[in-house]
Amino acid sequence: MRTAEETGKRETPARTVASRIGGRPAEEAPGGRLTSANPARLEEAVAEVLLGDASTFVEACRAAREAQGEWAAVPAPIRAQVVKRIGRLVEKNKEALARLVTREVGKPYAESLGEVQEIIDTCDFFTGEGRRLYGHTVPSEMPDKQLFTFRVPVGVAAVITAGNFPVAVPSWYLVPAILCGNAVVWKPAEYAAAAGDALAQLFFHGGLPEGVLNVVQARGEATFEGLERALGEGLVDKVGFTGSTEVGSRIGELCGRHRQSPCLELGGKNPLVVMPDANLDLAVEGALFSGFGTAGQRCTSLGTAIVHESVYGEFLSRFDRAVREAPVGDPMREVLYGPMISEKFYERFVGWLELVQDHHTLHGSTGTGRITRDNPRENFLGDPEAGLYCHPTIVAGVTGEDELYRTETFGPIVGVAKFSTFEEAVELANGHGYGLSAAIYTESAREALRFRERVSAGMLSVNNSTSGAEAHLPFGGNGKSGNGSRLSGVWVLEQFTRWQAMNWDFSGRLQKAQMDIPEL
Ligand code: UN1
Repeated sequence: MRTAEETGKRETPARTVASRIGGRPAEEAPGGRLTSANPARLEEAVAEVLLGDASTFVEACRAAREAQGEWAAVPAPIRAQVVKRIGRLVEKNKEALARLVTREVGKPYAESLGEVQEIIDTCDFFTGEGRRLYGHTVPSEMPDKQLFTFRVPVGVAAVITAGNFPVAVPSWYLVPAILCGNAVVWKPAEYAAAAGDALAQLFFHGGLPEGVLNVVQARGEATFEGLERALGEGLVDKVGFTGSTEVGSRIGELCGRHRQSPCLELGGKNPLVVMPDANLDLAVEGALFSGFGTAGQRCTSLGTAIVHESVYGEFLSRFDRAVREAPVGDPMREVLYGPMISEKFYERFVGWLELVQDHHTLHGSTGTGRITRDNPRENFLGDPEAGLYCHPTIVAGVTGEDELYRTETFGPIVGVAKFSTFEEAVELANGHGYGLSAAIYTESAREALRFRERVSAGMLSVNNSTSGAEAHLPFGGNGKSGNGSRLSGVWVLEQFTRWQAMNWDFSGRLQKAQMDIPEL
């Protein structure tokens, strides 16, 4: 291991990160400690994390419950001023926050800048929404009576997020939740604790009252136990979760027992259909970005390219060439992707290779598995052994029978399948049971619209990749990808407000609905 003097660089000391209940960092670590490392330089600690336990989670929910009433009493346009200040602060700290995201989760710096921009866009959108939390006036079936609807906050929202988008995806929950007058308990991913803490601090510096946002740094199981207890004690009114289908299903069951419908944003096996008339260069570019960007560790990553038989060979060879030529490596340089975020994802990737390599031809790189000095990649920037870097892998000849077709990988591995009829393409695009994102490349508006009608994904791209959500468009999936809930834009308001109906009778009589209807 090289020391700071040998490399000539000063090491940035690891910060200590802890849960924040009522704004104050916890001093104890009842759930133990962990080191959040830089995945591109495993020897470098980004943060020492003091972990909370199930009781920490419950305590955070109590603090949120206590703070919520007062926050809800602040007029929405004034709450929006806090959101506006948070957005401006994030903008001011854009580069620093993006650098921290890259250091902690290893995504290329350009992507981290984009991720931080997404928070700013979200704040901008909801600043306006604070002046637009509209209700309705509704005609009554009786005279001298008027009906109204109001949006009211849900109460306390518990939000649990993944580390692949450690700041943007949390902001999709946190910003609308607080704008709508809720208090939040947020549990970031353990391996993205420092980025989560930095974001929370910007919320507090923006003027968010302590207790309206509480951050719990904890492991998954402790969080689950804490959530179970908090739901049992009636301390949580809404759960938001972004993560795996497996954990999301457990959370859904738990919430169901408490008559709650959570907001679940789960995995994907996102297809990209290449029609015979597709612009192949564009399709290859889209497949490269969504298949291998963030090392395939996005819920919107491309799972299987579904290619018409007439262009299959040509697509595969151009895709193979593009992937071979793409630079991989140090995420502070201009690369397609950097290291795997964590060892867990790396091991899962290796497991996939074992499963497919005997039955399929692999393309995309000179080697397979981990990139090392002995198993090198030509277009690699930096020191391959400093982090867990993987060879990009294209698996040709995938069919609907393959495990790789059916299950999310969360790694740099993309299947390519062949189809002959449009019906087959639709069947392959839907048959895995996920329904997050899908793409079709075609010059025909008719085919694109027919595909739109038949695809089960919540989000569809025509002539663009499967990734790339915008902050004001509904984000979410169906089937194994979620429970139909949507984040972003006005659609997320359905998650963080409930409709309250009011009738106002000024007739001076008791007018009974359905019974005192005037006759014509
Ligand atoms: C996720 O991986 O959880 O559209 C979300 C995209 C990103 C969001 C991905 N902006 O790919």
